[in-house]
Amino acid sequence: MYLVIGAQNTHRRDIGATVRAAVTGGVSAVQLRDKHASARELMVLATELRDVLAGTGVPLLINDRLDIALACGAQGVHLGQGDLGARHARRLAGPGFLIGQSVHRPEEIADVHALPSGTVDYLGIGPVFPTRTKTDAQPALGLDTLAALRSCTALACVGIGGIDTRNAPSVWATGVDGLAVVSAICDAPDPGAVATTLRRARP
Ligand code: TZP
Ligand code: MG
Repeated sequence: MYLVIGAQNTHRRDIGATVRAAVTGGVSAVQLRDKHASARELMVLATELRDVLAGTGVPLLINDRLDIALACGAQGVHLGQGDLGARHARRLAGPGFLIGQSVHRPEEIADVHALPSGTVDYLGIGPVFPTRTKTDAQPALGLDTLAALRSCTALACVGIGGIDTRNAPSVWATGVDGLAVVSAICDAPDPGAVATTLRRARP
């Protein structure tokens, strides 16, 4: 279970408290994704989340920004198609650092396969369903396309976009290795309980 979170997603609840509750409920990876924060603001948030997650074994990844990820001691970075290429990120970060790559099409998965093995650790695939969280999201892929993309690769795959407790079983059924969510957990009165429900929906 992968929580993606930024300051704009928490509805004035403390971001650290939301992450702590989600981890207690079974979230096993956290991505800081804040499209509005300046580099300095991101660094403050990243440092806070790094401290919240210290000792939990749950890795912190930073969306888009390898520089912030390295500077704050995060465990990884998540790269979109317009971000720094994964090959450069791996060269800068070295081995043992987690690199995620967003993909939406078989050609983008082929691009990842063309890289030296171990360059990318996992693929993020989405939006699976329509989402209001990412304003520039591509059209929803749907479950069949998610399953088809998943079957193109042996890399770990995480579905994202519009996933909630109702549709989570159908997303797990595509064979993905993880579910990534923003609003299902961030909007919930009890983020930990939702994390547990999403995780237990795995067949
Ligand atoms: N990438 C594709 S959809 C999405 C991202 C970052 C947002 C997912 O948010 P939600 O609230 O879980 O639909
Ligand atoms: Mg990006």
